Amino acid sequence: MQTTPKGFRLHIGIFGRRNVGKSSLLNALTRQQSSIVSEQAGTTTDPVEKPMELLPIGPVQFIDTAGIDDEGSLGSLRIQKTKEVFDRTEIGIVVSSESQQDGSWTVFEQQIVDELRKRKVPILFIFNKSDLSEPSPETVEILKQLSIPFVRFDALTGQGILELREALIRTVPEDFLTPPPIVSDLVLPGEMIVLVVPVDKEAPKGRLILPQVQTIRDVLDAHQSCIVVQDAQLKEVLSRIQPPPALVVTDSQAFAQVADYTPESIMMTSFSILFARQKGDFPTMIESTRSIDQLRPGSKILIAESCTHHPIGEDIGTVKIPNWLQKYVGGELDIHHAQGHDFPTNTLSEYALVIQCGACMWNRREILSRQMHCREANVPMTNYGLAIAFLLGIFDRALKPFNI
Ligand SMILES: Nc1nc2c(ncn2[C@@H]2O[C@H](COP(=O)(O)OP(=O)(O)O)[C@@H](O)[C@H]2O)c(=O)[nH]1
Ligand SMILES: [Mg+2]
Repeated sequence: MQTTPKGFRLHIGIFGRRNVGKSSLLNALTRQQSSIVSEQAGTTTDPVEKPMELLPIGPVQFIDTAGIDDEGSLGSLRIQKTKEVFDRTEIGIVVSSESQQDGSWTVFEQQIVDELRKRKVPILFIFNKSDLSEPSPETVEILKQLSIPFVRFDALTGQGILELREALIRTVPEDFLTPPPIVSDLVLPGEMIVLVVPVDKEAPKGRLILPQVQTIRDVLDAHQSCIVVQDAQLKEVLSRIQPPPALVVTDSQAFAQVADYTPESIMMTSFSILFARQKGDFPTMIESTRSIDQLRPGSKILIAESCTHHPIGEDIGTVKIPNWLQKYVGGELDIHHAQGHDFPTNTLSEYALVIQCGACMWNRREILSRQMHCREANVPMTNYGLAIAFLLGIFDRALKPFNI
C-alpha cells in the first residue's frame, strides 16, 4: 500500500481553526499517532501527510493542516503552507466545533469553504467535540443552503466514526473512481502500439519511469498489446511489424527523430501529451499552447517541474525546452523555474506563458488548480509534451490520435 504513487491517492485535506480537533480526527481515522495533538493552539506546523487504505475507495492521502486562524509571523508561514494544500485537495474536510469561541461558523470557516468551492472540491463538514456541544441551528442552516453534508463526531472517543467514513465515501468525486484511460482508448481492439523509450544517461538505472510503466499497465488492463523500443531501433521495428502499428508514443526527448522515422500513416504522440489529457483540462491546454506564437524576445516564461530531481546533462526543463523556445522565438527569453508544490500564484500575471511538466506523480486536481490559477491571472499554461510538439512543428500530428 505504501508504494502506491502519491498521484493515485485520493487527497483528503483537513482544514479548520486551531484546536478544533483536526489532528485528533486524523488520528481517530488512522488509529495512529501521526499528528501531534495538543491543548495548545498552533501545534501542527507543516502539513502532515498520512497515507492509508480507506475501503472501499482504496489508497488515500490525508493532509492535516495548521489552523487557518494562526497569528504572528510564524503563523503566516503556516497559513501559506495550508493554502498550498487547497491546490492538491480532492475532498475537503472542514472541522469545527460549537464549543469554540465564536461558535462553529466564523469568517474562517467561510474562507475555507470559499476556497474549496472555488476549486469545485467536494466538502464534508464535521461538528467535532460533539461530547461537549450540539451543532447550532444557524450553522446547520448555512450548510444546508450550501448543500454541504455534515456529521457529528467525537475525536476523543471515536464516537461517530462510522457515519464519518460513510459520509467521506459518499463525497468521493466521480472522476477519481473512473480516471480517464491513458492510451488504450486511442486505438481499436487488436491494434498494436509502439512505445519509444530512450535509455540515455538521464534514464534511472535498472527501471522505467512512472509514465512509461503506467502506460504499459493501461495497455495490459485493456487487453491490448504494445512493443517497447529505443529510438534507435524504431525504424527497423516499424519495417517489420505487419500489419503496421496504429500508434507510436515517444518520450518527448526523441520527438523529432521519431516523427521522422514514423510514416504519416501511423499516428504518433508523446507520453507527456497523454498525461496532459489524463491530468488536466486538455482542450484548454491545447489552446494555450498556440500562444507560443505570441512570444517575443524578452518574454517572461515559467517552467514548472513537479519533481525535485537533480538535472543531469541536457536536462529537458532547464536546457532543452529553453533552447527550443529561444530558437523558435529568435532571441533570448526571460526564463524562470518553479519546482515541486511551489507555484508563484501571486505573481503569475507577470508571465507570458507557463510550461508545466507531465506531472506524473501528481493528482489531477493539482494540475486543474494550476490551470485555474493561470486562468485567473490570464496566463496561458501548457505542458512539456504539447510545447515541444509545437516548437518542433509537429503539433497537429501529435494531436491527431485524440480526434479533437
Ligand atoms: N472533548 C473533546 N476534546 C477534543 C475532541 N477532539 C479534540 N479534542 C481536544 O482538543 C484539543 C485540540 O485538538 P487537536 O487535534 O490538537 O486540534 P487541531 O489544532 O485542530 O489539530 C486537544 O486537547 C484534544 O484532546 C473531542 O471530540 N472532544
Ligand atoms: Mg493540529
